Amino acid sequence: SGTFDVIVVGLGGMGSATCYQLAKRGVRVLGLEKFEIGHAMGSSHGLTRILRLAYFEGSAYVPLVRRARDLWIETGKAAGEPLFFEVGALDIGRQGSGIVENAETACRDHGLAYDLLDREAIARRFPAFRPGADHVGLYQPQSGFVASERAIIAHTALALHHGAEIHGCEAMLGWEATAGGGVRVRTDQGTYEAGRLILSPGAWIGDIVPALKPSATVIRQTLGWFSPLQPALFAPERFPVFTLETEGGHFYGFPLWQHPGFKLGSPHYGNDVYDPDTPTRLPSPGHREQLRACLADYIPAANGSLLGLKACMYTMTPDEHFIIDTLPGCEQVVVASPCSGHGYKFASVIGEVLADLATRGASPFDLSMFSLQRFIGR
Ligand code: PYC
Repeated sequence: SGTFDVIVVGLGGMGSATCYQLAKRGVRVLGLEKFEIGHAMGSSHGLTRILRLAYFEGSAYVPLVRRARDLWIETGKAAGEPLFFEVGALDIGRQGSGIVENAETACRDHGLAYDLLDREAIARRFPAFRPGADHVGLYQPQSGFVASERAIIAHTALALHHGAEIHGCEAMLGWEATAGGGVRVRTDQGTYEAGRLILSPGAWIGDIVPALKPSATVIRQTLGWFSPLQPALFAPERFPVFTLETEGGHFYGFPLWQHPGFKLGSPHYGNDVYDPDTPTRLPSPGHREQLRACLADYIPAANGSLLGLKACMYTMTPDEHFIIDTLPGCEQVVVASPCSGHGYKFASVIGEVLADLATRGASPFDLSMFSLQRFIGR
């Protein structure tokens, strides 16, 4: 039991970054995580996550992703290990689908470097790909990937270093507003009070904020690692992170890094609705074959034996944008989930945004796109 300035519930990508940003400012912060720190039950495991600047989901994300990239670099230095790897990002879309056009709009709006590649240019520059007849691409050189598992450990270590109190394996049972305008949090280990509460529980948001349950759909995704037939083609010096839109779905992948396997993600935004309380994380039925078909058709140089499969979760909102907002009627509580399957890259900056909201009541970023009002009203 104890009293803090801020309690953060859920120490995945966003929560661990928030604890660091708060502790660094001298704020008395308690971070609570129901699993172990760096667990593989949520949405951040499997070594890496893409960081794309040419944001086809909306040009408005670019200032945030730029700041996120700076913070990953800065935090990597503070942690003594790089967390961001600038390998470039290639978005391959089907002609007319809007992916490449929207990525180009983001680049133009924000003065980002980019190269447009036709089918032949994709294959020439990145010979691991065998693009389809209707494929075009956009390459953005300052993009890359974040070491997502290491980053949670690094943020937690830095938070501890700056005086945060971090409790793993401690589940929140409930919270209530106190008469003094703060919060009281009850866990399976004790009761704590704080001036503010930040909720970043990822896929469990619907349990903690029941009004969000209808708007937060948890889906299961599968990550596969395949033994590459030509490993040299997938080295980080010559192979980028990529998203690849095909008739069979929108896949994504990474260069080889800290694993002998080529990592390929199952189609973005499948429809495998999932219960996050399922005790295991077995891959989605059918994803293994979908990953294999994508390799056979578009990345044959990676189509070797299967080395591993992991499942993780996306927590989707109906418009696929994030939620970052104070809770209506309870302004001392900030909700920062879900991130609709494209949030991890922003964890570093969302940590900063949440620390700003908790300490100053405002962020320099325009958060209107992430309002709770979209789903639960004021
Ligand atoms: O945002 O690039 C992304 C991404 C790929 C898979 C999930 N999110």
